[in-house]
Amino acid sequence: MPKYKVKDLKLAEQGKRRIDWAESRMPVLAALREKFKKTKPFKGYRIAGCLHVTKETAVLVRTFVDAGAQVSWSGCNPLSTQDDVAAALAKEGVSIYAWHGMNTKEFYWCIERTLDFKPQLTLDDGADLIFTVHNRYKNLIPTMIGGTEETTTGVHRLRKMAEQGALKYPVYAVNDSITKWDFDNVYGTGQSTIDGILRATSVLIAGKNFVVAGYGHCGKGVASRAKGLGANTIITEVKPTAALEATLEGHRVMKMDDAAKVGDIFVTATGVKDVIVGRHFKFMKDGAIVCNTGHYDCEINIKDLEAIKKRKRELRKNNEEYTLKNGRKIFLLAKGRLVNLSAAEGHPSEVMDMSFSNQFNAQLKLVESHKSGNKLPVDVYVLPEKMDQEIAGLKLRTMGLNIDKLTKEQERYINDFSEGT
Ligand code: ARJ
Repeated sequence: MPKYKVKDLKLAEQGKRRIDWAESRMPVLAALREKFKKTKPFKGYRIAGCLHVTKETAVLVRTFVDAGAQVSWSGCNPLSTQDDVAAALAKEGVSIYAWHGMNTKEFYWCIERTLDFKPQLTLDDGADLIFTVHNRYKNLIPTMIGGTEETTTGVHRLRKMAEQGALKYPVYAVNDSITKWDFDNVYGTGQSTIDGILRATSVLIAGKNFVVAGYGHCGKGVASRAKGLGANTIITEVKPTAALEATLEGHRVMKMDDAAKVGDIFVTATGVKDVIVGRHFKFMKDGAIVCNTGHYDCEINIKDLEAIKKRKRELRKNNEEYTLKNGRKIFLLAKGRLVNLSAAEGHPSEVMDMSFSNQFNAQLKLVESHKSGNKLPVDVYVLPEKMDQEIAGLKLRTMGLNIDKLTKEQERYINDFSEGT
């Protein structure tokens, strides 16, 4: 049995059932698995992954294993690991290092263990693994074929690295595929963030002033779902076009300084640090609920909150009551870590089906380029749109939906610039 470190192997049976449930909702990934289990294109290739250990991720891992890969895995957030899933993967023979509630030192220890088997491919969510390779495991770079990155924040980091010449091997920005960010980031984050808030609080959303910081793909999804549940939605932004879009979508737009005074529930979805800081906490109403759904826990400045608290206690799981020196109470969910994966189970399987099919395809492209001997120049790549359309087409078919096809005449028409009035 390969090496692993998980919380409790006895949870494996429960984890297996949970993974089997996710698998039954992920038909696109199942089709890829069926297609590649005979040809085993990943035979002889080693992938290190650093991505939330959830039931959906486990289905992705099973797909890689069936396609011939050797896999070593760690979680990409100290609070998102589902311990039963980690146990099930260990039992299935995956080298996995992940448990819920680890500290930062343990987090990096786990990443390093996944590098022990000298991977040729990395798979990231947030870029901590690839960053570790670039910083402290440079010896692995010469034999590295490439990497893939799941999320907006990670892609942002990698593009900055590429701009500054610091990136040393090619990566695919899986996040930037249409079938990832127009679905996972919008509908996935929309539903799972509300799910996390409800599991941690069970409050009524209807009638609440619901503040979403950031109107990117994720913020858009959260605001639209909160509105659908009857909340009065408020958006804070720094980008004029995004703020304008939010206004025309029917949300109120204001500065965080003003939103802080009226909000009942706050969700940060910006990818930027210090979105809610000390003075905002002081402005907030008694009973305000504050949480984050961005990748890192820097959006809410918890140090500031700690500095003005009189006392705190955990009222429910993932729900801490801070009593401030001004007497008001503020409720912080999941310690400011992504509430959807810490307090709930992350995005629904149906959405991750597409995100992870892109992950699989991107890793496959890297392996194919290696086999063909055409070394990809170091850069940040996006998968071709043709692959998006294939994934979306397959998804539609598995949903029992049919769409039209352009006729020959229509194709001729859209390719003919001379035809007008
Ligand atoms: C694994 C998940 C899940 C889930 O694709 C999403 C993304 O971009 C992330 C930022 O860290 C989280 C990731 N994600 C959301 N839900 N990964 N399993 N169920």
